[in-house]
Amino acid sequence: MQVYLDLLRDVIANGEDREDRTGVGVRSVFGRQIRLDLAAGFPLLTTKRVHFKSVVGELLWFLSGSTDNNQLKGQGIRIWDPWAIENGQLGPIYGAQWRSWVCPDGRTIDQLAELLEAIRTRPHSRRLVVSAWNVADLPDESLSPQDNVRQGKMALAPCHCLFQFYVSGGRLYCQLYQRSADLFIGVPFNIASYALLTHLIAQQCDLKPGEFIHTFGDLHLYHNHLNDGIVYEQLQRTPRPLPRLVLKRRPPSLFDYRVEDIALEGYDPHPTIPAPVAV
Ligand code: THF
Repeated sequence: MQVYLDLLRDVIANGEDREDRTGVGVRSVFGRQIRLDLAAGFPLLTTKRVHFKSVVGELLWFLSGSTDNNQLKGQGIRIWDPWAIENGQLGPIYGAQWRSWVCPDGRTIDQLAELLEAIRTRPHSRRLVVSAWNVADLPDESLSPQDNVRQGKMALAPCHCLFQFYVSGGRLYCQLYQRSADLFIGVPFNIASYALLTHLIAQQCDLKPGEFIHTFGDLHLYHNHLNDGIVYEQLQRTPRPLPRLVLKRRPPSLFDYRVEDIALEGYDPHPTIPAPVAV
């Protein structure tokens, strides 16, 4: 995960300081890419502890098609709290777009079910793509997340908005396009989440995990994370060996995984670094 520390240095050295939607302010660069070989270990950051249980809970929640924050809160996961309305709804975010994209005629499309079918039957297809970027459901940038949800829109425009798979030599490759990336808080979560998704889909399709390629649009460090000194603290830490992911069971489908099926071995990170999230 040296590549992660290199990204931190890149944004610090080359970023432009500017205002953003949240009002916190960021240092930002545009257009970067990292490649992580999933055979080299599970890419969970070791230079600070990342709460893997939240990563697993959030991904299984997306896969279930839910956009109800109460289901996450019930598992003690509070990462979506700032964007939800009183009853827990978040509007048609990831779970809705992945599992039930609504067509003009009212039909819904399960992009993930279709993806698995395509990987199994047409592994060389160039359309192994899932998109959360449903233009009709995007929020109005001048309204609060909550006001957008009340109007039937997404609480937040998808940050990790499109991903594509590729099959070669019995391995499953995944590339994500992330239009907006909070490098200190979000990116370690996002890397772990898509690496896990690639492992799960590979297991379901009798493939080995290949590489995860992470492509960034606006890649930024929030000014409060820079001013707190926590970014520099992390840069002083030496990366440790990566953990290994263990899938304890092969459920009948991608939609039947449970938290207990997914475990990490050998995760020995530096201590956690608490940081506020910009809303
Ligand atoms: N908005 C911003 N500003 N940053 C993000 O990373 C982000 N997301 C999702 C949507 N909007 C975002 C929300 N995901 C945490 C982690 C992921 C989040 C939001 C918050 C967080 O606070 N992480 C803490 C610990 C959390 C825990 O204990 O579970 C951390 O220190 O990493 C990214 O897609």
